[in-house]
Amino acid sequence: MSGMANDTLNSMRVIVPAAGTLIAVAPTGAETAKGDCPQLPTTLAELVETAVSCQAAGASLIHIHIRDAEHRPSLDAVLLRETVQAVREQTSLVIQLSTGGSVHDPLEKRLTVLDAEPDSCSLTCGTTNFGDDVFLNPFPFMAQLYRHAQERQIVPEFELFDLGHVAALRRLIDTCGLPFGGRVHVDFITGVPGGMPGTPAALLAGVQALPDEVTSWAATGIGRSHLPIAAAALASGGHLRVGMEDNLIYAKGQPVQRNDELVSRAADLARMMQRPPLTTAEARALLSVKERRTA
Ligand code: KMH
Ligand code: ZN
Repeated sequence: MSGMANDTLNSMRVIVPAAGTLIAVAPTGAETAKGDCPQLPTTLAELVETAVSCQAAGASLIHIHIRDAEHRPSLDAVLLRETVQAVREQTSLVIQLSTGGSVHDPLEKRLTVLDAEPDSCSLTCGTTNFGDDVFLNPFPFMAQLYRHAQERQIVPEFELFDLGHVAALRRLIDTCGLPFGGRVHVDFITGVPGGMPGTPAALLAGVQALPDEVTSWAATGIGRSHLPIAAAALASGGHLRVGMEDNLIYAKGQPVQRNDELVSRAADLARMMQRPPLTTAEARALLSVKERRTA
């Protein structure tokens, strides 16, 4: 091999495969209507049942969006608290609340999500086109949300929808420092119409550009990119996110009936790759989440 090729390879970010796989499940999201997908978990009872079955199938983290009594996306403070408490009582999953909400939620309302005292919160690192809409995340909002999370000892998951979000994460760490616990976990959300494509090439370009402070990364692919991105992430040392927020089709002609189907398949893939699913205790240690459960 030529010296130049060696130099190029040596300058690339070294990807050390993680020993196990953190499997996050995003069971609901804010985009799919219950009327279009009756099996989407939208009530508290459905969400708790989903959380229990997904933990049994190999998930160690749940990314939660809640719905109101009419199954519409909601950021209701009381319901968020009830949801965190119920999932915490019934499972040992790392509980991550979405601060992204729906594209229609105002920024001020999205900040209040942290009042429900989750273990973790999503923190998207920039504005992105989102189909015909815009998912708004101006830098001052990101920094304010990050500082709130630091003060409340909630671990953020930095969500990256585009390569530019990787640069914004660099700026965010320079501006605000490290999260509570010192670990920096990011999740590439690929394949959103308007964001980075759901391809292994785009994913790996993002991984190569991650700041050195990043201690773990995960990836998901929206829709048909769900499986290829999962395979690419597993092969490259990343963790996984699956779930009906991101993908409603299990296979051609086969709609997803339950979130645990997607978690089971991800767990099988992970075991096949000799990177078995992390337990919830291992995931808590990986992310350095604060213990909020009472004995
Ligand atoms: N529903 C999207 C507009 C997050 O949860 O933080 C934003 C989203 C990201 O799902
Ligand atoms: Zn979400």
